[in-house]
Amino acid sequence: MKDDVKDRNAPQSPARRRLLAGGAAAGGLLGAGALGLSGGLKAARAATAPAAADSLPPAVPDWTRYLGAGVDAHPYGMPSEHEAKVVRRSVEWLTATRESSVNFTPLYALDGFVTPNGLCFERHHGGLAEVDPAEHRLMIHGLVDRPLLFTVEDLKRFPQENRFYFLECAANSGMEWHGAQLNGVQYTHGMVHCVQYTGVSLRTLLKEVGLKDKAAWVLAEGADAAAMTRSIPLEKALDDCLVAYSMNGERLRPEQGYPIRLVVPGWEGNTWVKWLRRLELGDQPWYQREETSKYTDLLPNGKARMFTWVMDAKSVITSPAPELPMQQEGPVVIKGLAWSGHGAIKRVDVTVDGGINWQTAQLHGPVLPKCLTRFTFDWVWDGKPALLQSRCIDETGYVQPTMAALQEKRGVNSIYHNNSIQTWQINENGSVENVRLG
Ligand SMILES: Nc1nc2c(c(=O)[nH]1)N[C@H]1C(S)=C(S)[C@@H](COP(=O)(O)O)O[C@H]1N2
Ligand SMILES: [Mo]
Repeated sequence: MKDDVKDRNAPQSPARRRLLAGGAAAGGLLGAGALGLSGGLKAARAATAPAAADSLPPAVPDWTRYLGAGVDAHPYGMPSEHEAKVVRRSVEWLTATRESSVNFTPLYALDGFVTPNGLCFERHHGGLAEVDPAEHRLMIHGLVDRPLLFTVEDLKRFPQENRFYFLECAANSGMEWHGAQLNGVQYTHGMVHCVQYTGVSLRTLLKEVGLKDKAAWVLAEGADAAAMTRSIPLEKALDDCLVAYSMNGERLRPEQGYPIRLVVPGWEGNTWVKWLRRLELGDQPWYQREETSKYTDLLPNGKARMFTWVMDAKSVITSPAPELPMQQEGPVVIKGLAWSGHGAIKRVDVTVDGGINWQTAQLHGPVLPKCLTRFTFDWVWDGKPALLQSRCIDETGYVQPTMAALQEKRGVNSIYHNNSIQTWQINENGSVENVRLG
């Protein structure tokens, strides 16, 4: 049979191909055997689906028999049509309008820690602004020595920074405060993305305009219909913020703020103003103008948490997940993501028994500060029900809390900043469910 596989040019009668496919079904397949997996499932599929079997070894599939499309068939390449389900998705009942709404990154389908540009979740308060870069300026004014207007081309002439950061909306996992709500990791955790930004350091631009002594706050304003504004303390602006014009090597996508957006590493997404058109230096914040709520968290004692800018350490298992039920017993790679607005992820632990036993997962570098970190844990599923969780620790020593611990501090009136441990229940039939454990 091996020789038949090699001899691609040998003419095959349909009868001979059927015979070989049958042989494969009976004998198990090379690839599955090499992995130490039972070949039973794949072989059964080959036997019951003759159309697919026509393409399986030792047959020569159609796509090998004919020339493919030439170059330029797809001037801007797209994923395979077989991956068409992997898209951003929204939950229609979640928001009253489509313009002030959100969709979610399909975390279950991704590998590594970089989010492809076309799959980065979108959060708009006034719809997607379609900005013509030739007609766009960044104005920096207020308590500065030289108010200036910058074109996008001007910005590209400043020394360039290239850095990976995650962006998480403060409302990510917000539906889960009261109990398990949304059945999919795309919906429970998909308001996060992570790309490499290219741009100019905000510090460099502020040096260019010169800061007056009293300058203590920066108001950032977007050019969208929401004219989204956020006040950022000068200390953060001078630390690691960027005015970015590229993501993952190409210009920002319109959804992500083309032609320029503010990058505020580790801080909640609403401070990352898109379609950035104005930075005003002042001696105090402009909260009265920030109409789209102040992103506060109402505590049990009636007081509210404010200035909760930094996103605390959080992790989630992205596979298995409700979207990716278990296929068969035996080896399975548990995959997930961890991140912290306070720095780098130090360790991720995984449990398969609801937190009785924890084991250390493998981190896949580079492990960068304020960036998603991919982890995996190699597991052998015995076909019995299981409770999967991940728990991360960041470089400050902070440990991701359980929901019970978080509620003790914050109560149940919060929408924002839910960084608690997520549980996936694996049922005997292989389905995976969002459940609340304590
Ligand atoms: N101009 C402008 N900037 C904005 C917003 C907006 O509606 N308008 N939404 C903010 C919020 S709440 C989040 S979570 C992030 C989302 O960024 P993304 O759409 O690139 O995922 O953008 C922020 N910047
Ligand atoms: Mo957000």
